Amino acid sequence: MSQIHPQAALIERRSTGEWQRADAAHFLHPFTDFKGLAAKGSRIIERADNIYLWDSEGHKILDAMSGLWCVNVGYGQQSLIDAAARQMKELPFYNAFFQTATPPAIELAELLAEVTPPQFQHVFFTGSGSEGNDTVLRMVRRYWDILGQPRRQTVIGRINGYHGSTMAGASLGGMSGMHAQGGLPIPGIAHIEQPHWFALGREQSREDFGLSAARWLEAKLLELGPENVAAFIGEPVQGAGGVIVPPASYWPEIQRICDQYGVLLVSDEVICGFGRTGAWFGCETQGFKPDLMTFAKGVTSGYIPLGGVMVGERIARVLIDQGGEFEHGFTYSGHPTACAVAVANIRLLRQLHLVKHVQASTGPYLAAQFAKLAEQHPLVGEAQSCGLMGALQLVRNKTTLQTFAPELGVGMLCRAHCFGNGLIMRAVGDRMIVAPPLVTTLAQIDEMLGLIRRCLDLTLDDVSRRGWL
Ligand code: PXG
Repeated sequence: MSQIHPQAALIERRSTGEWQRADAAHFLHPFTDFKGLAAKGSRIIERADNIYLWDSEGHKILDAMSGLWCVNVGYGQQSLIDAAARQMKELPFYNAFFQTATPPAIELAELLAEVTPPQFQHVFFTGSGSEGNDTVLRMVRRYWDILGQPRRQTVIGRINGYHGSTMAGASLGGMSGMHAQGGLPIPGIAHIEQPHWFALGREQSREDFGLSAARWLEAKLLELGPENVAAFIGEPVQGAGGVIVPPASYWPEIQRICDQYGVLLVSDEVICGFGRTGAWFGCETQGFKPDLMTFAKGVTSGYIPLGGVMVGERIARVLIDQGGEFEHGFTYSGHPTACAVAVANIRLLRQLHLVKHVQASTGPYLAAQFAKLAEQHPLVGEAQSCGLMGALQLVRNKTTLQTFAPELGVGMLCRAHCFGNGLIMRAVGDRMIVAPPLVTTLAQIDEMLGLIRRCLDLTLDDVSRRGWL
């Protein structure tokens, strides 16, 4: 690239304290206790390369969460940077509303049809995963309307599922904390329990539990009347809910039930998409064939916001051939700069064979190392992973799998040790989560595991010192 234009250097250098004061004075952070954070001060992240971040104090941190489950190709990839700069110069923005289109949006649509499963030939672009799921809700209702079945309105999601933070996204999701604020869920949304063997099914074998969990959908369908149900939505592997990898029996049975009752099947691939699970899409790893797929995050590796919905031919043909105008869209649907970055990102995923790398090398290696931790470490009661997303369940008693009382906040204690030791891991209750960039090497997985072991040991010291064991 040519040199950075002098006027581009708009972000000044300030000390950590100065950043923290300005942050506390003006910036309301997402999912944050504003007062608590203002008192403590944010950690200021200033730069990144590959799988590492540096904060304003110069600390190097291994980012085992890929930003927020999104920086699949790692930081600092020049081809994505160049794609954005080139496109911004050529045409930073134009809309797709009034019978116009831009080359990057068309090229991305074509490329997505190539890398997604064969039933997907069309895409609807949004600016985020939440907007994608709002689009899903409107689209499935519209589909049934056009087909003369307007009573098929209800969409079934899962408790502890995460589908975003807009009214529809938060309603489709099953996060009780979110539902408690703002009168959610909106009407026409129902939930079933999640396929979480460790929490809900330990008296059954995993495979039997997978079938039982899927049949909760059948029971809910019969309770609501299938003629009133538009669709079922789920993440192939729940991410924000704590990397809950369902038993292998789960999704094929969900598929059978959706097929039997004619209900549309929606795969929320916002986290699982673009290689995370060791296939291009999580539905391929988990063995089902969705009618719609929501995506965001990994489509651009998070370098720039972009989301969308892949629309299967069953739905696309109805919308296109019989639907007339679909009265829905966003200013940034098909944003050319975002689409240009996505095209560069998908090309890079292909060029570096990252999906194969996760499937054949780093995914199995992470699973094996996690299994060792589950065997050896006194705090780890269960380890689960799928591709490069994984969870370690912390327990009080390894033999009985008794958990800690949630109010002790053992997961947060562990997370604090991660923060202090140059590792970013996420805590969901007492499940410690990793989802490192797909460029992570085997040696870097060893490095990450070394840090994880150290943080688990420090947490173990804490809980034994406090008499919580
Ligand atoms: N679906 C899924 C499966 C997601 O994980 C969304 C939809 C919403 O995407 P947007 O782009 O609107 O944020 C997500 C987002 C966490 C965490 O703490 C996870 C997400 C977002 C914020 C925090 O794990 N996932």
